[in-house]
Amino acid sequence: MAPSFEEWPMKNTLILRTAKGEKVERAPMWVMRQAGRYLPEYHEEKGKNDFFECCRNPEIASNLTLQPIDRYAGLVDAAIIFSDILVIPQAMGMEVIMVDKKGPHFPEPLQTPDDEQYKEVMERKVDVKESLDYVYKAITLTRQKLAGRVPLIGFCGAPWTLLSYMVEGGGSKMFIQVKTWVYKYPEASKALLQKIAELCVEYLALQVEAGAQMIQVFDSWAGELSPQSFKEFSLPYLNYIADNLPARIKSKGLEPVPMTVFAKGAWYALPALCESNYNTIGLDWLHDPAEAYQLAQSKGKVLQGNADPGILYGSHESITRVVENMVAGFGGGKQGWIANLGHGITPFVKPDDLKFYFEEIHRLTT
Ligand code: 1CP
Repeated sequence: MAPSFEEWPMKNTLILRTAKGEKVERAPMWVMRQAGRYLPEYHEEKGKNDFFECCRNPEIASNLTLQPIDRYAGLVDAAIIFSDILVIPQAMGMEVIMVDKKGPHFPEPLQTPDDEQYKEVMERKVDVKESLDYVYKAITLTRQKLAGRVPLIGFCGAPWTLLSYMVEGGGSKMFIQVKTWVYKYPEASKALLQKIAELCVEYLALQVEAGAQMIQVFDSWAGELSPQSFKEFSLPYLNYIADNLPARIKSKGLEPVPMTVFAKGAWYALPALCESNYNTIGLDWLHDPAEAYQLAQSKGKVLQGNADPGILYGSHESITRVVENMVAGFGGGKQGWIANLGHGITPFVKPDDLKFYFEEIHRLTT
């Protein structure tokens, strides 16, 4: 049985209405990685716990999700569940550890399609319901704790970005392994990309069933691909998710939710993404707001973004200038734009400087 949230009617639906293309009273806002290392309360709650232990503990994960909602009450218009994109590779049987101050590490990344490990990964029947049950529990608990304050966003990593981690073994600068895979073993790569895409559909549908009210697909490494290769190794799998998720959600007797795609670095893909079934397209800071907005409006798409997170290290005057440019470019902020950063907020940003960013968006779009 899907949990019911009728007890807690939504008090703030700004982001949901915006994602549907409606005219709104001001631009909704949130930032990627809003629950994270720049917040002192994050370090306090996380304590000495391992990162993935926090993800697996619904009490801790929901508390971390709520931290920015409490701190920026009245300013932030959505929560995003505290988790990680790498829980899918974990569900596929791969070990992933989070190394403090370094990031994710796979002790045994995939080597070649001839290895046993690839065959095992391809043949294993992955049960995302069972293995990621802790995510759904965290989502349901977070919805209860939010009690209608703001909508909750669920997410997953895009197939191309997850394949990159699974073969690189972690973050990468040159992407040697994943380039070897797609250019040397394109068919084996595509088989795995398709398998990941199918798992993403199931995983996102289960998040919606648990209480996620919007979803976002993070293709953080899209910009490592050329326009030609993006069309071959990323776009079909992003589209597979957007083409199949709504029906999967409906088959559970639920209403489809707004879907966002964020293909970082793939500025050339905006026209193609405007033709996709995603409602909202996340932009990084390589886009000029006015140019992107003109295209998106003509295609009935909503945009999300897109200030360089680095501006939060700068002066308030420069933050204001960037917000003014965004507000003007994104049509004034009352339709077709969800304010965010162009990527996740980075460590060492002062929480009050993010507050100022939010306040400026609020001031300039109201
Ligand atoms: O507040 C939120 O946004 C929710 C939580 C969230 C999300 C949406 C986390 C928590 N991770 C993610 C997604 C995620 N994870 C992405 C896509 C978004 C993006 O591009 O930023 C990626 C690429 C990852 C992988 C990952 N996990 C990295 C990147 C490493 C690299 O390769 O450069 C890192 C550092 C993590 C750890 C992580 N995930 C989340 C947090 C708060 C942290 C930091 C953990 C810590 O040090 O305490």
